[in-house]
Amino acid sequence: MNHGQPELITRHRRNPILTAADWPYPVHAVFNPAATLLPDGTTLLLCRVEDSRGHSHLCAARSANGVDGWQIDPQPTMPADPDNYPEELWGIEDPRITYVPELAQYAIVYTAYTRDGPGVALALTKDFHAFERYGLIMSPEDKDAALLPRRIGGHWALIHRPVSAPRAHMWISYSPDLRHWGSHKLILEARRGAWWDANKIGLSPPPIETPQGWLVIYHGVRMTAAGCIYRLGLALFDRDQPERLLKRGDEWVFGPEERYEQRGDVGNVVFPCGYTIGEDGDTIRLYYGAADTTIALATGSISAMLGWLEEHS
Ligand code: BMA
Repeated sequence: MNHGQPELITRHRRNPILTAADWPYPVHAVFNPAATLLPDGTTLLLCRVEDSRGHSHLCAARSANGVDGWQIDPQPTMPADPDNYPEELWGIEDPRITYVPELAQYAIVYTAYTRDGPGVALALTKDFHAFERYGLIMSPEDKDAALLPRRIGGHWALIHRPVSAPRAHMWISYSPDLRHWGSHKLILEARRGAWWDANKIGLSPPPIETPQGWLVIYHGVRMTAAGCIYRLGLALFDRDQPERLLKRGDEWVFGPEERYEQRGDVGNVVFPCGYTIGEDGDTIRLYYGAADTTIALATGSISAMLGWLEEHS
């Protein structure tokens, strides 16, 4: 448990809320979904779906209440397209959705599994039926990326996680046109040694804009003799200069505890790529992959997370 402190993030009692058995076509596993609320209040999850070759594509699931009654597209919503986009050779994974008011479109930033490892790709959509691909925007090895919903000082901003083996930190890059990226800056470093977030970290869902700054939920990968443990921590970045770290929690706030999180294709993984925010502007529903096998839901409060950071950084 979380060191006897009040729980910041609470699991839904009906977890896992989506599994491969729910899919209308044969799939091996469903996990790491992006999430957004459509204008009519429908929750849309863009799920990573792994087939029995081990390749992933994206498939939309829609629900009126965000918990059950999911309508799943009868075919892959966004299949990999390696004929036109060779970087998608081994599939597409781990999407993050950002609604961009200036474009009146959703930006989907996802991992393209290239022959040289994972890179970051971008597509825009108005409706989750047609997708305009921008191709690879960060070369391999890079992943765990999301676009900020608005320009910062006139430029688009992307948080991402390039690998400089054996360590991997979070960076931000800027672009005038979503195609050409530069002004790369390190924003959050993986710690060293025994820390839960030593050596390898990455953005989880897209940053959450609050009056206090950008609230970032990130994952830390603890490497142990028995394998890796993926847990979540919190950080806060300046609203106008998102490369400026304001606060970082020392302890993780969520980690694998339930059987569906500890056991699966890759045990001991909780991996959210999306959330929705309730009408109160404070309740956050985190949708996460559990053990690279199923999709689960947990709920929290943005103000409680900010309060926790105030006390724990
Ligand atoms: C990471 C991610 C996820 C996955 C996790 C655990 O590298 O990119 O795709 O959930 O590994 O296997």
